[in-house]
Amino acid sequence: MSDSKSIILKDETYGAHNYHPLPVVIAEAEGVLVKDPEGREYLDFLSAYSAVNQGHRHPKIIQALKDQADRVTLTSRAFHNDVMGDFLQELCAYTGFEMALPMNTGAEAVETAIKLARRWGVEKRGVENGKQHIIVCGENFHGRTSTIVSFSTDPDARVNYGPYMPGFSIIPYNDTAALEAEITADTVAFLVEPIQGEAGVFVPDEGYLSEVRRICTERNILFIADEVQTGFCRTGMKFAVDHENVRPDVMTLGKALGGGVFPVSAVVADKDIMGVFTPGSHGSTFGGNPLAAAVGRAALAVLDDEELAERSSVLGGKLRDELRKIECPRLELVRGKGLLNAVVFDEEFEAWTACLALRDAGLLAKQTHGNIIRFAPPLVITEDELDKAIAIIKEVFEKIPAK
Ligand code: IF1
Repeated sequence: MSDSKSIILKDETYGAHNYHPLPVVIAEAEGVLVKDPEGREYLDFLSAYSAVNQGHRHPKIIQALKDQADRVTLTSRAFHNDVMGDFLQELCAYTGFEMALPMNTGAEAVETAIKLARRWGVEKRGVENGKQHIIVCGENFHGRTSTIVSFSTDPDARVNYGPYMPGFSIIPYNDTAALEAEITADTVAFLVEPIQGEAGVFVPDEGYLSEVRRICTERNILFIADEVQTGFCRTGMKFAVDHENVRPDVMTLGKALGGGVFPVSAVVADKDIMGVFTPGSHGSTFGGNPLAAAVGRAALAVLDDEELAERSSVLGGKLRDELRKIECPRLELVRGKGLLNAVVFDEEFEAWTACLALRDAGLLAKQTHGNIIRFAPPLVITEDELDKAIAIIKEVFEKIPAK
């Protein structure tokens, strides 16, 4: 087995430099704990950007993967398989929607939702094809395909990737007056994260989602909630929209739907909307494959069996309370919902250095934008592990000198 240094060198030599990872190598993982090749242990406070809500290598999910691997793994959708139907039935029951379209990555789910809204606009609302208009928010993150980065406001994510996909306009997040003003006769949907993850865990005002729901109903445009990162108990309820008891028209799902072991994503909606997809109108080689379906079923079961929404809510509240007690002159704000949290330092602060210090103290986290660090551990974290993490963060942050 190689050592961390040689592994990092190999990654840098042969891998495209589309990431700048923290200099740490993970060789083993279980639950909240990860281990590097030298045997050093760390608490994982990123959870692969909320794709590991059930903890690393959850035994039930791994067993489902192994059992299915011994039966059949890939059939394509040219034929039926004996797992997808059960998975989609359980996903519909879990989300409260009538139908689901299985894909693989979050970006594919978002692309599916965009195509769904565009086609619905023409066939159900009479919008002229080519005029369909979708509204999104500034500071959004919905994936990295050419269409999705066309409406990104992050220069790094979109520079020199033109020509950009038309048909989108950008309004400020958390501003329903801007939404109302932006809607035209050709608007078919509003695509929004119920909590903006990459923007630094930006939680909108209480009532924002309810007002979005009212406006979209009144103007007959699809309310698409992107729950790829906030879904599956991450924010203390099944979905972030549940905090306001709001039901979108479409939800995009991913990350933790794959239980941290396999790419599984989906779009859910009711029949009158999902019905615009007809045979041959959309698809994917791996979408709905038996391995993904078996893992997806186990991933959903663990959420309920282990009451992860409740854990996320209670432990997330404790984490924020404790973070707010830390004496650190550069730390300005602690925000989040459930176990999706972020600490915001002053603008000039280099969060990267703090992440290096956290790593050396045994906790892995990553900054989003220069001065914000996201803290999002697996939802299976125990109170003891949380207390240990809080002690590490306190010890590191209290050493940060004033400006
Ligand atoms: C990276 C963060 C970024 C997402 C929402 C769709 C997708 C994502 C709300 C696409 C993916 C990941 C992508 C990953 C880092 C992470 C991320 F917000 F979670 F922190 F980038 F902004 N909708 N988010 O958050 O899902 O295609 O990746 O499965 O690209 O670096 P995907």
